Amino acid sequence: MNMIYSIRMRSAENGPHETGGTHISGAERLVKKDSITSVATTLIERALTHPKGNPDFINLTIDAIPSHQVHGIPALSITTSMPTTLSESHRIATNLLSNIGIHPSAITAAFHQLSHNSPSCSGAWLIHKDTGEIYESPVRVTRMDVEDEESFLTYLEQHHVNSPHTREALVLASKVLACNDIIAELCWSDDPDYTTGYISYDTNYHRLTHMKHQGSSIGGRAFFVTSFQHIESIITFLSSSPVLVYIEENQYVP
Ligand code: WAQ
Ligand code: MG
Repeated sequence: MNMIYSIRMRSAENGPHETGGTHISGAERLVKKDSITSVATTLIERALTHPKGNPDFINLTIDAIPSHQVHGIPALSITTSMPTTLSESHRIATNLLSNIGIHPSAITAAFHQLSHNSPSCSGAWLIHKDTGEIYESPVRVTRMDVEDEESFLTYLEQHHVNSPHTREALVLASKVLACNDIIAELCWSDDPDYTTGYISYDTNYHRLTHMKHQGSSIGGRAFFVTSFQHIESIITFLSSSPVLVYIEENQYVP
């Protein structure tokens, strides 16, 4: 059978995440067999040279998935706003979330949760869009990658956002919104030097330059869900359904 390989890395300092270690970095790739060794090396190097710290725990997991289980999904459209202050960024983000029908209590819950996120948290919080209720445990999204490296990079370059942060976040955000029960995401990085975050909704990936203060290592992700009724299938989709993200012809800048 034709196989594709999921490679996942997560690293932490002061012990594993499970025992309260501080999350340093994580990454997910989905590659052909002949790329496993080089991608694994790249991910380990990345863990060892991350600006957040020196991991004493690195977990690398590789597993084979039959290619026929992999689904292609289109990339979201990129927009960038460049507010100069954190409060202006949060105001724009709040408006975007509110415009698509997310209750103010859910928006407040998301900002509060991310601003106080635990340094050991390597997953996303699921928040009910009408009540602001937060599901008990965070979910890590895995098993995703770009379908074609070259066209993805061309797309990012056309939008002047060719950075590893955007590449990975756009893949993750595109997969997350492919889940029927999720209508939006709020995210900013835990990397102290990276203040740009985003809101994604419908087919949009809307970047905002000042989602947190420079130097802060608190970041996180919140996914707004329409109901907790199908929580098991939401979690299964996010954590184990393999997805490759492609660029549609009409998404390129003419
Ligand atoms: N699944 C769920 N949550 C995750 C995952 C994942 N695979 N990876 C990270 N998180 C959570 C976790 O709490 C991290 O602390 C937090 O998100 C931030 O992760 O310029 O770099 O990898 O286009 O630091 C946005 C890019 C960058 C905006 C986001 O996130 C742009 C970023 P980081
Ligand atoms: Mg990070």
